[in-house]
Amino acid sequence: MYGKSTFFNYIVGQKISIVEDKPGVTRDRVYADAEWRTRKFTLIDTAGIEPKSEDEILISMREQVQIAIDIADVIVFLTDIKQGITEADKDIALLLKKTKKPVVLVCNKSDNFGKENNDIYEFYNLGIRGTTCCFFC
Ligand SMILES: Nc1nc2c(ncn2[C@@H]2O[C@H](COP(=O)(O)OP(=O)(O)OP(=O)(O)O)[C@@H](O)[C@H]2O)c(=O)[nH]1
Ligand SMILES: [Mg+2]
Repeated sequence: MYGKSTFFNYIVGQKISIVEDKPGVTRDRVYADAEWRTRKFTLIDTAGIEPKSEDEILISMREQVQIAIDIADVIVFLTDIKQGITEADKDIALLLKKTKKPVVLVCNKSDNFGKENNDIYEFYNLGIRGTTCCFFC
């Protein structure tokens, strides 16, 4: 629950995807046409992934995400500065780099910056070139 659906709804300009303060809310892919600075594109909201989990539901969520990865031209990888880099983030960064597609790393919830002991610069260690900070609360 890094704020993927919140980001999706913000870009699309409508409350299409369900946002809740608990993990595992988005399970399928949610599509919407969007426009940003005169550019039209389709945005896909996905579940979060736990690359190493053997749990059946998490495996099927991962398969849904893989479909989105396969058809995407650009991947937006959301992380959470409140939480810091997780083991899953490191695994996902490796997985996304293997796709050879452009990846934009978003360090989300940056409204928390300075409030706690969060180190935003650690996210550069994920080795994604397009790194940006933002918040969508
Ligand atoms: N402080 C803060 N909270 C945020 C921000 N973006 C989202 N949230 C909150 O984070 C929680 C989870 O947001 P979602 O958009 O549902 O997260 P998600 O990544 O889609 O979660 P899953 O679908 O469960 O994987 C909600 O309570 C949001 O209001 C942000 O930029 N800052
Ligand atoms: Mg979601």
